Amino acid sequence: MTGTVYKSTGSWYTVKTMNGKFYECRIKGRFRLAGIKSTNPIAVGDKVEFQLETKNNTETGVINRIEERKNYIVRKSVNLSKQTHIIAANIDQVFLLVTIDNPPTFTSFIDRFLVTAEAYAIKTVLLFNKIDTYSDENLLEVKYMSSIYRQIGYDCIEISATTGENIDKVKTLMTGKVSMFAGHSGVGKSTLVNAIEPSLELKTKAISEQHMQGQHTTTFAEMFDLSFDAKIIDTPGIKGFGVVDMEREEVGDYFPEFFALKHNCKFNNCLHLKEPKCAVKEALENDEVSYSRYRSYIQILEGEDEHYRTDNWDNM
Ligand SMILES: Nc1nc2c(ncn2[C@@H]2O[C@H](COP(=O)(O)OP(=O)(O)OP(=O)(O)O)[C@@H](O)[C@H]2O)c(=O)[nH]1
Ligand SMILES: [Mg+2]
Ligand SMILES: [Zn+2]
Repeated sequence: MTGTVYKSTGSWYTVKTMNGKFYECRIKGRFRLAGIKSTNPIAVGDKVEFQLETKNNTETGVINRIEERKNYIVRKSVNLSKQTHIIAANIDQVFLLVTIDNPPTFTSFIDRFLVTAEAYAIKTVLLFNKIDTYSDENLLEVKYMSSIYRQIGYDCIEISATTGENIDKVKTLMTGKVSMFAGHSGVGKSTLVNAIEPSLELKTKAISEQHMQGQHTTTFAEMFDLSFDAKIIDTPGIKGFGVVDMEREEVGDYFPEFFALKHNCKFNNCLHLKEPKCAVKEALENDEVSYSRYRSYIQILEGEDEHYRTDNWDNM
């Protein structure tokens, strides 16, 4: 039988077949995919082949093959283990939820995420959530950040998952596609899924309650079929986002605004650091490239990690 992985809880995978039936499946023995060393060999969104087994009157499946992935989004853990986790596979687009505060989302996090998405050619839309709660100053910050990201080609939408503002715009973009919601814990990913499809009643929690329990609310990535021809993958909050290893020369190519200027640099292998006649540095001096983007670029190039904080992905 064949199906798509809708949920993975570590050792068990919930697989949905073409005729709409769900099976709990597992992998037998070691199962390695060529190319990627990750802690989870199979991720939500993977298309798999499995065989049914009956034990103690329950039917479960054993996965014996994964179809080649169209794409996947992978994150390197920022703790000492430096393991990689595949967050999801075979997705059409990611919505990265950003909040100015409660919790704050910094541009270094956004940029790391975008570099990874660019490297795997996955379209990302930025959703600035919780606009119903913002002071004028916070709203100015949202406008400023959106202008930076819009200018370099990313769609930015201001939304409120609780008042429903601009949710219709998100739904329009989601139609006919497999989307994933990503972002820090508490930015409102599950609240947004509920706003779009209230019948799902996903668990959500105020950040103050989370802190008391020291736990994030969503603990496993899970895919849902929505009532308007769309699929959504809700994911656990990501704290530090480590960019997977890539060549130093490659990093700049995943900053679209740098890539567009690269052919004007004197050296074709320019790293946009101290080289003479660098078009990126010139643009930076003329305020045509944002300083925060350039700073993120340097941080990634220097292999600096964001501060180490654990999240649910570290337990998988
Ligand atoms: N005022 C306001 N609160 C919101 C909004 N979106 C989410 N929240 C609140 O933010 C808190 C966290 O929301 P969740 O949906 O649980 O956040 P999450 O991103 O799913 O978090 P994890 O599952 O831990 O990754 C909840 O108390 C929500 O009610 C919004 O647009 N406005
Ligand atoms: Mg959640
Ligand atoms: Zn250059």
